[in-house]
Order: sequence, then C-alpha cells, then structure tokens
Amino acid sequence: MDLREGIVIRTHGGHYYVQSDGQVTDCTIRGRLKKERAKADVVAIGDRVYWSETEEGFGVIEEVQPRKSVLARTPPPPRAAIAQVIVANPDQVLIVFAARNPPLNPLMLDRYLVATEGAELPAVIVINKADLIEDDEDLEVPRMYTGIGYNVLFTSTVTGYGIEELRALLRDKLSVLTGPSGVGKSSLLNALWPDLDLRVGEISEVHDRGRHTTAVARLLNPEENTFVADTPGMRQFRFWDIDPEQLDYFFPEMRPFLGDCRFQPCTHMHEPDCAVQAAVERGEIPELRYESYRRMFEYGF
Ligand SMILES: Nc1nc2c(ncn2[C@@H]2O[C@H](COP(=O)(O)OP(=O)(O)OP(=O)(O)O)[C@@H](O)[C@H]2O)c(=O)[nH]1
Ligand SMILES: [Mg+2]
Ligand SMILES: [Zn+2]
Repeated sequence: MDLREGIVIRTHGGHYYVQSDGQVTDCTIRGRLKKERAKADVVAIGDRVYWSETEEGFGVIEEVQPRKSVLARTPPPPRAAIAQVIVANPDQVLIVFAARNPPLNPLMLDRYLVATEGAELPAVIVINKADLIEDDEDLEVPRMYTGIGYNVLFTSTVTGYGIEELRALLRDKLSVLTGPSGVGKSSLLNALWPDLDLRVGEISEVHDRGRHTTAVARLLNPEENTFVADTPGMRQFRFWDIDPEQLDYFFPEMRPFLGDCRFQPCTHMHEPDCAVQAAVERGEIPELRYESYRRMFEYGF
C-alpha cells in the first residue's frame, strides 16, 4: 500500500479533504478509525494523516498522527461529554476584536482568553480597526491586557497598519483566528493574502447577536507551511469543561497570588484573607478582570 502524508483542511459530512503537495483529495476514513469516534472526533481539521489513493482524486485515511495540541469543546450538560474537536494541532490562537464598531467588550474578550488558556495555547490579542481609534480612552482596555503580559497587536485593514507584523506572527504556524462577528477577521486575511478573496460582511445591527458571515471552520493554506483556521467565533468557541475550581489559574495575573489565600482551595468570591481580592484592592489585578472572573465563576461561559 502506498501511504502518503497530508493535512486535513476541511471536513464535511463524512468527507475529509486532505492536502498533500498542494493537491486536495476527497477522503473517507477506515472503519477501525470510526470505532474510536465514540471517545472523540478522530479526524478534524489540522490533523496530520496518512492516506492512500482509492481512485483518481479519492482516498482513504489509514492513520492519524498523534495530536500535539487540540482546541475542543464538550457539549453542555446533560449531553454526553464527547469532545468536539474544532482544530487539531494549533500552535496559537489569535483573538481578534475591534477597537470600535463593534465596541471592545473586555468581558467577552476574557471568555476567549480563558478558553485559550484552558487549551494551554498561546494567545495573541489582535485589536483591529485601529483606524477608528479616537482618543486615549480607546487604548485603556488594550493597555490593561498588555499590562497583564498578553501580546497585543493593533491592525487596520483600511490603513494597512500592523498587517506585516501579523503576517510575521502567522508564518510557518497553524493558527486559529477567532473573535466576534464583524471585527474584521476575514478582512484581515484578505489584506494579508488578497488571493483568498474571502467573503466580508457588512456590519449590521444584529452583529452582536453572533450572526456570522463566515460559517464553517476550515484551514486556509495561503503560504507553504502557514495554516490559518478562520473560525466563526464564539458560538463554536464556547467551552463547557472548564472546572470552576481551575478558573483562577486561567487568569495569568492571578497565579502569583493563588498560594497565599487563607483557604485552600479558595473561590476568591467571599472568603476572608483572600490574596486575590487583596491584590484587586491594591490594583495589582485589574478590577475588570476580577469582575470577569466572578461572572464566569457564577454563570459559567
Ligand atoms: N474601519 C475599519 N473597518 C474594517 C476593518 N476591517 C474590517 N472592517 C469592516 O468590518 C466589517 C466586518 O468585516 P469581516 O471581515 O466580515 O468580519 P469577520 O470578523 O470576518 O466577521 P464574521 O465572518 O461574521 O465572523 C466589514 O464591513 C469590513 O469592511 C478595519 O481595519 N477598519
Ligand atoms: Mg468572516
Ligand atoms: Zn482567594
């Protein structure tokens, strides 16, 4: 049997589109792989696979290489906890928000950040529509994240600002591009690689309800060795399997204080002598972030 190596760039109803040497083959998967599906998605976009040709243009996936990372979600309870793999083998998550229009909502951004921390993946915050920045107030929230230690990149598809930095960040990696609808994810990809010619939506009143122009997650391969998953955002990027007791750890600026609370474990909600609450009062943990923590702790995602 002649096995070839490839990467899954799109899946659709039992079809797995595998790219090897610049060519895409419509593949099915071997029965024994299907049996393992009871546990998790056996094949997802980003998976590195071995496949063999069955007829011209068609093939079958024989083997899936072990994943080095995964971005997954489990369905909300009470459904069975079968992880749905959004992307296999991502190197990083780029979380795109707009400086304005729609307004930068830190409570929403924190959900994406916590989900990324939960997946143990590096996060990059991209603040697009930098051309709409008017005053210092527009920079307050981005500065808060820089202060925490996150990598924050400003971009504009209108002026071209930050586009080359973004290209350098994406090069030779498999990145997940996520963020709310209307922030300009597809526009950024078009600015980087005009040949992609992705559909860009006009911003409408319903944008904040999560109506997305980009519907399915797929892997783009605009340059050799560079892969980008343009995901439809929050509805897919919603995580149910984060244990409230672990939530504090996913706020990196809280980590230095976690050992110093009088009660262990501490929810940092109402306990006396809580080192996290004390750090918030001293201004060492931003109040907005603590507010995010409280909301996620109480209401989940
Ligand atoms: N002012 C300004 N507008 C932008 C910029 N980038 C994108 N837009 C506009 O923002 C709107 C939404 O852009 P899209 O690229 O479709 O947004 P998206 O994030 O892909 O949205 P979904 O596919 O729905 O998730 C469009 O009207 C774009 O023209 C920018 O840098 N500055
Ligand atoms: Mg889009
Ligand atoms: Zn505490």
